[in-house]
Amino acid sequence: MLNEKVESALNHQIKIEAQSSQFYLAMASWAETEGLVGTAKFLYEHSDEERQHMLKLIKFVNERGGKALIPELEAPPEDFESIVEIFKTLLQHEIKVTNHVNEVVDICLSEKDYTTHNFMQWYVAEQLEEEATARTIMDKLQMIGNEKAGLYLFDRDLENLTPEDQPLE
Ligand code: OFO
Repeated sequence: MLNEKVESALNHQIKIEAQSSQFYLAMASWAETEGLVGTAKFLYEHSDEERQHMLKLIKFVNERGGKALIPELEAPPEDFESIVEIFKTLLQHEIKVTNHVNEVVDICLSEKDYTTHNFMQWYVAEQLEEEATARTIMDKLQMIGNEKAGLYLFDRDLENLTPEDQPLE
């Protein structure tokens, strides 16, 4: 049976993952309307992944005798300034998510819930990977600057990258 504090922390994390999925979906849709095919594909996939992260939590909470809560979500932004703004925002968002994951891990330890602690290690590893990918993408974009040809190639590279892959070379 799930302890109340752990259950509430997991339900909060369900909301964070759902919100992330929604946020990246808004980014993907914006990129698509801007003709940024590769960026849109990468972000649609990222959004799908975040939904999977949410589902994994929902199932875990219910399987352990808790009650997963399906949250109301805030509307994400409709417009973004540029690809650079998108990935800068994405990196900042992932850093926040990592902090939330760490809070859940802390609560598991203080409540001596080692099963949930073990389950959460998957999220710890995932965050590490996602932050690394976002940082590598940002480094690339900083090198390219506003150069159109570079941004075109960058967008094409992203088309062949899934959020699960190793960051771009
Ligand atoms: Fe859910 O992996 Fe990032 O946010």
